[in-house]
This record gives sequence, C-alpha cells and structure tokens, in this order.
Amino acid sequence: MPFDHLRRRDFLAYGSAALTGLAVLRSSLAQAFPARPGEEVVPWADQPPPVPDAASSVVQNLPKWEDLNAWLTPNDQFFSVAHYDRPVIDETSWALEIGGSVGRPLRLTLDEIKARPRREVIFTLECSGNHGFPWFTSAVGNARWAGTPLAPILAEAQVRGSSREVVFFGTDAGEEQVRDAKMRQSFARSMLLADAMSGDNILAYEMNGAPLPQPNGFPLRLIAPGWYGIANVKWLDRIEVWDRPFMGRFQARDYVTLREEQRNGRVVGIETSVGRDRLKSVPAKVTRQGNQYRIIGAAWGAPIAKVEVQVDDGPWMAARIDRSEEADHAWRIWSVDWDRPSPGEHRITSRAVDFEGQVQPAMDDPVIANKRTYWESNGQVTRRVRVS
Ligand SMILES: Nc1nc2c(c(=O)[nH]1)N[C@H]1C(S)=C(S)[C@@H](COP(=O)(O)O)O[C@H]1N2
Ligand SMILES: [Mo]
Repeated sequence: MPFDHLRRRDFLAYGSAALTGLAVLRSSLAQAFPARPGEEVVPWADQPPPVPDAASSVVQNLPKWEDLNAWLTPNDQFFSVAHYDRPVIDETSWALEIGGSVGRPLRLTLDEIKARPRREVIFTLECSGNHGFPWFTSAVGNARWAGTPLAPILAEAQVRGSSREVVFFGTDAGEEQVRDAKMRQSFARSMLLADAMSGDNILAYEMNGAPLPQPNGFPLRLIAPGWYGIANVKWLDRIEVWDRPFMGRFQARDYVTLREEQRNGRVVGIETSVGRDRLKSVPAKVTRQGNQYRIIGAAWGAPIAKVEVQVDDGPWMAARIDRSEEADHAWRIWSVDWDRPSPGEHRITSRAVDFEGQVQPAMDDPVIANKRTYWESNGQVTRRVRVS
C-alpha cells in the first residue's frame, strides 16, 4: 500500500486497547504545550488580518495560535471550512447510501453505523489552503476521531472488479458552472480504490469524545488520515464506486496545484489535484518567564524526525520534540528555549525534517516559489515577536 511508509506505529485503538491508549494520551496533555509556573504568552507582533468578508462564510472559527494549549485541539477551537452551506441534518431521517459499481448496494442508518466495530484515530487535519493567504494561518487542528472503518463496508458492498475509484458525496450542494453550462451539484471528492481501502480511513461520528459538531460534518464524515482537509468529506450521505474518473470542482478545478517545474532544462507547467498532506511546521507561540523565553510550535504532515528553529539570521537550533504522545497522523509539539533575547523585534522561522531526510521547503525553494496556486503552501513559516 502506498501508505505503509507512514505507518511506523498506528494509533488505531480497538476495545480494551483503546483504554490503555487514552490513559497514555491524558497523561501527556499537560506536556504538549509545555508551560512553566507564572509564565506569560508574548503575543505575535504580526497578527493575521481578519478573515475578509468574501471568505467569512466559507472559513469560520480560526483559532489564535497563542490561545492553543493542548495537543488535542478542543472542538470549540477547531476551524471549519464549508464551500456551500453548513447543512443541519436530522439524524433520524438521515442514512448513508453505498452504491455505484457494486454487487450489493447498502443503506446504513446512524445506529447501524455506530453498531459496527469502533475505531479511533488521532489525526491532524489541515486545510490545504492554510498559509495561502495572510489571514489564513490557523486552519489546522488535531482531534481524536471515532467511527467505523470504511474498508469492510466497501467489501460488504462487493466492489466490482472493473472499479477505479470511490466518490464521497456530502449533502451540501451548490450551482457550478463549466463554460456556459450550469448545474447544481453536491460537494464531492474521490479517492482511488486502493487509497479508499486503506485501513486508516474511518467514517467518523465523534470528535474528541463528542458527537461530530455540526460545522465539522454532523452526523458523519470521512476521516482519511494523512490527507489534506478537502479529502475528508463532511455531511456524508452517499458513497459511490466508479469505473471512470470523477472530475468535480473540488477534485479537478479547485484544489489543484499549478507549478512550473524543470524538465531537462525546459520549464513545463504541471497541474495536480491536492491529495496527501505535506511536511510542515509552524512556530505557535512564544512564552516568557522573566528573561527566559521559549518558542513552542507544531509539526505535522509526515513522520517528524526533527524540527529546527532560526531566530533572525542566526544558526538553526534543534528543537525538543515532545514524544510522550505517539500517533502516526498527529502533529508533534516542539519547543526551544531562547535565553535572554536582545530587546527589539525578532523573526522566528521553523523547519521540519521527516525520517526520509526531506526538509520542509524554504519560501524561496522552487517547489514553493514556482507554485502558482495557493493550495499546498507548506513553505517555512516566519513569525515576528517583540522583546522588551
Ligand atoms: N461536504 C463537505 N465536506 C468538506 C468541505 C465542504 O465544503 N463540504 N470542505 C472540506 C475542506 S476544504 C476542509 S479544509 C475540511 C475542513 O474540515 P473542518 O471544517 O472539520 O475543519 O472539510 C472538507 N470537507
Ligand atoms: Mo480546505
């Protein structure tokens, strides 16, 4: 499976194993954003501008990085992105349909889905547009999602041999235009059959121990650990198996990356659909206790081997990574102590390195600099802070 290099140790808890896992998680919460007695948060000098009116219905509940204190992002601090409306669904009349290129179409109520085997996964979900605009810098959160595995449901529906991909439909819909033709369509995204069958994917009805909040997809959403937010279809009501490529707006027209790349000394324009997460880190906050400053951040998108931090044009310093919580698809919280910084404004940049030695790209790396659309903005993030 293409996923296997990411799966050093799954945090997929079953039955009694779930209890052990949760105990480990709870004990680690206090350390995740390390705090010292009496310390204060030094607010960033470069606060993001407010969400512009044109985007304010699509993007909601962006948290302030300075306000995040825990490895698991509380539901009330978790961002919400919705491209159409945020449907209010009556769970008693709602059902999930599985059809298309299958031998045995299924219809499952929420009770029937909850009666199936339960699985939890801790997954850091990031909108691929995050850091694509100055106001869009905290569309990422880490939650403990609970639901039932997707693969056995597809197997029960008897996927036909000729099948190519699985399309996930939400109940939210809008008018879409191609050339001069207009048509009402549901939000939808597809995955290749092999990707959909990954043991990591769940149909989730819980987020951090509570029923899925309405802005995050109540009553059911796909959680595809390792994939950008867009793949994690909310307000799910239909799954179809197809033998031809799905070409909907959020697959093939929006959420596509245009990049100029070199091929034998020639520049070629490459266009790809946004898919798996990319290696990324951000400085989250600066705290201080007297003269003792500390920089705290998060890193995700790939198994994190190390994180380095640069202040102004100084040397890259190794950050401590909190390894007390281990979950393959969850962010790592890191920190560096910053003793007696000189008064004035400073620039703080972080870069993550994965276990394959890949380094989060600098903003002037061609992979970022030659990108023409704003999605998949995983370049190094620089924040500014004022020391008195
Ligand atoms: N049905 C539906 N699912 C959706 C979307 C949507 O607009 N409709 N937005 C996607 C995008 S772009 C992102 S980033 C994530 C955001 O998940 P969240 O709102 O729970 O943070 O949901 C994804 N799933
Ligand atoms: Mo997104």
